Amino acid sequence: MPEHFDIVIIGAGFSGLYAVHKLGQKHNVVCFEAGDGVGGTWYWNRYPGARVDIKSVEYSYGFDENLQQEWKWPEYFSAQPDLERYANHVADRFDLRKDIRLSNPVKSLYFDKDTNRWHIKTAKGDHVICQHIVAATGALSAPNMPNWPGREDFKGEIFHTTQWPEEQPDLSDKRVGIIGTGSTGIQAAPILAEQSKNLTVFQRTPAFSMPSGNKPTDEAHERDWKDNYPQRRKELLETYGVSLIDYPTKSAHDYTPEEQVEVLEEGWTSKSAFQMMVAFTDVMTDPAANEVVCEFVRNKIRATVDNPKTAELLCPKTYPIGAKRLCIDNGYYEMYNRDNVTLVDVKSAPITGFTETGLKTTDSEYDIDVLVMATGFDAVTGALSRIDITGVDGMKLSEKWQDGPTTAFGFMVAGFPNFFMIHGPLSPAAFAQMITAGEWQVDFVSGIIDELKEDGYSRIDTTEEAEQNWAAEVNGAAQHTVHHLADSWYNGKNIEGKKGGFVIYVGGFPRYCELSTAAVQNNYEGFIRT
Ligand code: N01
Repeated sequence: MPEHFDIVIIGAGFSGLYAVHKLGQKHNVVCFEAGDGVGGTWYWNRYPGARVDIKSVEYSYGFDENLQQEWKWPEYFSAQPDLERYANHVADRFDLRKDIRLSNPVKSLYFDKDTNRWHIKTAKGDHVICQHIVAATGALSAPNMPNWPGREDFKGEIFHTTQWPEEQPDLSDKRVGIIGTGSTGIQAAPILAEQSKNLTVFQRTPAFSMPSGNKPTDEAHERDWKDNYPQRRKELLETYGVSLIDYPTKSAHDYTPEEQVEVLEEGWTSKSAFQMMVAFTDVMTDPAANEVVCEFVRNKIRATVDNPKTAELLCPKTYPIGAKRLCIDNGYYEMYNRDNVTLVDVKSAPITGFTETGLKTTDSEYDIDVLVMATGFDAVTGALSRIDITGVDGMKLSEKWQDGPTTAFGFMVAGFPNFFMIHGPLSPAAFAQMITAGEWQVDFVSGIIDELKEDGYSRIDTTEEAEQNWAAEVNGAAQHTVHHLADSWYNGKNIEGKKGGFVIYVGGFPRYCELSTAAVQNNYEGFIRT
């Protein structure tokens, strides 16, 4: 017999946990989670060096003043174990576990339009009927595993960074290879280099990375935040990326070349991955201003890496800085001065497959005992497209989105009533600090669900016209930026054959809140309540 709930929440990551807390206060909720623990991103990503690149005082919950006063972050930028510990603490402290079913991924969702109810089936065979779905499935949760031939012949071990063993493997006598030089690869590589016999880094596209400047939390930093938390949380939501970095007032062209370098030197040690993108007002909109920042970072790489050929290979030259996600590192470029590290360019000679003893490229073979796949994610739409979702009149979400996702304000899809996404496609997602932005979105959806009931309705849907209007806003915001000049998970071009354009709203979180709130307040403009 199916069980009945008001709301099913998918995913017990940071947004899902907060959704369980918030919605569970008024409704009968259940949360299904694929992992055997809570924390989402910070449960799965336990590779060596996994660490957040936003200050933890910001990248944490603000919904409970006692929690933020009592919790102590040991470092400025928390490592994965501390973030996972925090997620577990929150689950216990707010008694959330009773509503969470672990190791139980959702397999299918089906909307019955006669009863206005969703039917959910899970891997463990649960069948639940509910009125609303809140999908907190994560923008970066579906791993990308390139499908090279010969994998079954390879005698070594392969770990995707999201599937790293809980007990760290002993790599001391191992030849380790790592594929991928995005945020993950750049964090993992320096530690793997220290732990292994030797490390081969397979690089397709070099990334721009800046030093994290991580350090133990000092009393003054903690006190400053704890004394001002309510005000700071409010200020966070008023900034473009929900992060209190220094936003510029001047264009790159307002400075002499010497002054530009001074400004950039300050940004380089600012301890925020985003600071270089906002060093000047026009970094993300004017290619000439952007190039000033690119060359500054390239010169940092050249000054750090001893071997000039390696340094040049590490210098990104084919896309603007910030067009792909900026990385933050702890000794990444310095690592290339070690004797046991080799950089291999797989852009000019791509990987073609596995051998029994390692990998082959179009011009060579490499012996490897342990291969680390830091190859990223089928981002933003990947997690939902791996669930069989059927809306009204048998419409499949995967079919509707086959040429790219369509949403209204990133949180609803026409034809899928009472289905709400947190950090969904075409929302600011990773362009905003995701814990605080996620809390805002959960509160927003919670308000919509409450009003639906108060106003005597049982179903809310959006329209294709609202989706088109939102697409115009999303594309309008993106077209003024340099983002389209790079292939990345922002536009799905990191996955072979994936269609669709830019899947993130880059108009800034305040504008996102303003527009979505205005639609709701304007008698649910773009939505149909019945
Ligand atoms: O994934 P990525 P990620 N052959 O897609 C390469 C967040 N994050 O896991 O650039 C060879 O950035 C691919 O090459 P290319 C953050 O938002 C945050 O590193 O596509 N190479 C690229 O180098 C981040 O942006 C933190 O040419 C292949 C790499 O694999 C997001 O997660 C830490 C390949 C993938 O890079 C994703 O980061 C970690 C192939 N067939 C992650 N396929 C922090 O908070 C892929 N690659 C610090």
